Amino acid sequence: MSILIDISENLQKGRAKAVKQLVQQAIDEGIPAGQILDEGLLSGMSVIGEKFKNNEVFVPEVLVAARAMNMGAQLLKPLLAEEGVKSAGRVCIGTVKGDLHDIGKNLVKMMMEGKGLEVIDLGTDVAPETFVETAKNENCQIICCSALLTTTMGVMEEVVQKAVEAGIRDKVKIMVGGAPVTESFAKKIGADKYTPDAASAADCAVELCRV
Ligand code: B1M
Repeated sequence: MSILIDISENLQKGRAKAVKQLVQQAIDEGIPAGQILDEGLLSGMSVIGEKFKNNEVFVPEVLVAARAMNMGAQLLKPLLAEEGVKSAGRVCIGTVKGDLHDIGKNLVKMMMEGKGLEVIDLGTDVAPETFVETAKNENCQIICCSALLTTTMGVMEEVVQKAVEAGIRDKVKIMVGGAPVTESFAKKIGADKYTPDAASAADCAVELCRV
């Protein structure tokens, strides 16, 4: 349907106003909200995600595309609830205690929302207990930790330990990332997955929620 292609293309160009208008038009034309989400918004965001992974677009383009997606998604939210469209999964995300860097974490969040995941954003300077309590109380399938400082990445190990102590380690996956974090560090602390960028984090989270 051409209007869905228009939504996707305008989203990729970060044209938030146009996306909002087109989403409203699609709703008025009677296109189901789930289809507008999948074939318009999410399809556009997934193109941006791939281009970001391949260094064809950069942080500013992703931010404006995500803003456009949010504008359209706001119109769809009540309709999706009515249609009973299920989210792809539920995760919580935050930058670990002592760390105030949130640009990367926000990108990961946006990419995850772009894949249809429900994301609880705990913000920055998040204590290990807060990640674990949130996962427990909100039934999150994944805890996502971001760290940008070599002095704070160790907090991720505490998150893993607290999840074990709380008895939820077998129910929740733990994903880690951020500039100083590596695959071998993730393995060493007992996390489930390390991903180097926001787009692969979102792909990985969707996969983990599927199993
Ligand atoms: Co700070 N800072 N900073 N800083 N800062 C760095 C990280 C640093 C490398 C700069 C440097 O010295 N060259 C250095 C860390 C050195 C180290 O630990 N080895 C540093 C330092 C030292 C500090 C302070 C200590 C400085 C001081 O006060 N003396 C201080 C610490 C404050 C604190 O956190 N307690 C500090 C403060 C700040 C600002 C507040 C000024 C600001 C943050 C603003 C904000 O975030 N709202 C800031 C910034 C902007 C940076 C740099 C310049 C940029 C970071 C960034 O946003 N990158 C950074 C230097 C640099 O990287 N060039 C630096 C862009 C972002 C998109 O990338 O966050 O890596 P990134 O996210 C990527 C991936 O890593 C991945 O996906 C994202 C996109 O694909 N990813 C994940 C991130 N989280 C993930 C989670 C996942 C998966 C992937 O799964 C869950």
